[in-house]
Amino acid sequence: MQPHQREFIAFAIEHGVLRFGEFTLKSGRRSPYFFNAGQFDSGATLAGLGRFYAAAVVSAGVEADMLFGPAYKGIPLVSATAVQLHEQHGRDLPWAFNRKEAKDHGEGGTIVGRPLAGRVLVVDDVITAGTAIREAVEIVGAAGAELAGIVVAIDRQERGRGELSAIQEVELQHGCPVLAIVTLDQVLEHLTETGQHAEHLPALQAYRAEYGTA
Ligand code: OMP
Repeated sequence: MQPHQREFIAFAIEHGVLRFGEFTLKSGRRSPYFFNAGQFDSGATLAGLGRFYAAAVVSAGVEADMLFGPAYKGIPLVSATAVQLHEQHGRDLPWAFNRKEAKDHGEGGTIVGRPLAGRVLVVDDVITAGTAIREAVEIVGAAGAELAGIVVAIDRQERGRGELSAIQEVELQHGCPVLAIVTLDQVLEHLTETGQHAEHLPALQAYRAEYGTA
């Protein structure tokens, strides 16, 4: 695990973004943890989050011409990532997000920001079963742009429709990388090493065994 990954887990726990307990996911699964990116709800925490996304993008060496954040949760994530790619790494990439409802007046359309073109890196929060991200991928394809990859905050390492993880399915189907700042295994490693929230480890391990990929 790289130092920025350890820092990210500590940062997410400190700000109540990564929580342990009982949660019902969009897929209907009952999960002993939840990652709520919407909880990075101050200027300082959003700036911090953007730095971690930017570090993940740069350390993976993905070649992209622009960034796209799917509505709604991807919108602050893509803007914070664009700012930090510029501030921390000197990379000034165009960025865009979509509206959920098409606008029929003014400038019209559903894309706000730079029109989607070239190699597009999608910035999103979490991929569990892969439903939300498929919509984002369709938007990129419909614009005639190429998918350069996807970056999310956490890889929950859960099975998608078959035995592969939803992330592995997306990688295979679209032939592009899906990056995550951290994986569930790294979260478990961090909790084991620090003893933080150790009471939740058995439930987390049981969940990993039931829904996780090998
Ligand atoms: P899938 O569409 O099943 O991949 O679920 C992804 C979406 O679930 C994310 O975009 C979130 O809205 C939500 N989610 C979280 O935000 N954090 C989690 O830890 C888990 C989920 C989830 O419901 O699976």
